Amino acid sequence: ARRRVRDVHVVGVPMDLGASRRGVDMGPSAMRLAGVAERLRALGHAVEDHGNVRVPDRTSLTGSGREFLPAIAQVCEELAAFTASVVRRGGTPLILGGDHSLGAGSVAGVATALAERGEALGLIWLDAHGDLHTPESSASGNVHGMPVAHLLGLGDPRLAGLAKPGPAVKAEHLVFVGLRDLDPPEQAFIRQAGIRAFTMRDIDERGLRAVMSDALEIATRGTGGVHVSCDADWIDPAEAPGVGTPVRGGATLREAHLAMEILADSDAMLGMDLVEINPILDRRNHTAELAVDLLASAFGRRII
Ligand code: B3U
Ligand code: MN
Ligand code: MN
Repeated sequence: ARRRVRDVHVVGVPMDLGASRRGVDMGPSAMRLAGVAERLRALGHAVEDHGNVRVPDRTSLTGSGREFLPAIAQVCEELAAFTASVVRRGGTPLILGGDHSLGAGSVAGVATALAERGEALGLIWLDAHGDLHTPESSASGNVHGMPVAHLLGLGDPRLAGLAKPGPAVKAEHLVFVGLRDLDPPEQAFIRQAGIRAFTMRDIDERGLRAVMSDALEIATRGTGGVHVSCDADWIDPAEAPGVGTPVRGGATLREAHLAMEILADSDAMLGMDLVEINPILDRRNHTAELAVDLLASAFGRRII
């Protein structure tokens, strides 16, 4: 497939309010230092870096966990306005995180812009985790474990109500890839709501290409395109140690690249999040450099 030249609009979300471990607020800087805009420009894309969304510093707030939800919702509202305006103009939003709670905003904005043209949004969620909690079901209270539930219209209306008209995504257009760490309420929800999910076992047994083809089929059927929300922890910590919540047994480097290459070939991607890079746990910015390599693959890098 030939590579489509895109107008890529980059924005950083230096936020770690959704996580208990500090540090993913430095992810946008780490990916910029790894040369994200330059790499995508070298592929022929027009790239504009809009800087960062305003995020309150954690030390200026009181509380923890779910008490940060109102502040996170404000960040997500601004982010949703950004992604909606980019998609309306025919551009591709690329969100550098930041903890994954930002997905409640980035995806809501893309969904809003698509809804204006009468189209539904497909969502591919690459993650070790399901991020399917509501504030009530979550044991940790961490909002980065909640964005998908809110995109489906559940949970707190300040997060769930960001897509106009909501919900941002229907369960039938959502698919997970890379799961290996779910809490019991998330397992129950996946079964009861019939959510499509490919675990690491599926990747092991069937191979990444088959899984990714199915994921694309699910997210493109009946939709106007796909948002890809990539939590760096879907990759194995041996390759990507600098992530918010490392979980053993993730995708290999080659599987991660192939997934991105398959997404690029599909030409179905409307926007992308690359989140949960934690420079505090990294070695010499290795994980951010890997993230930028993967973005190059997702945006059509060719070897020959
Ligand atoms: N499900 C757990 C763990 C978790 C979810 N997302 C991340 N960690 N990054 C929770 O706290 O909700
Ligand atoms: Mn996540
Ligand atoms: Mn995760």
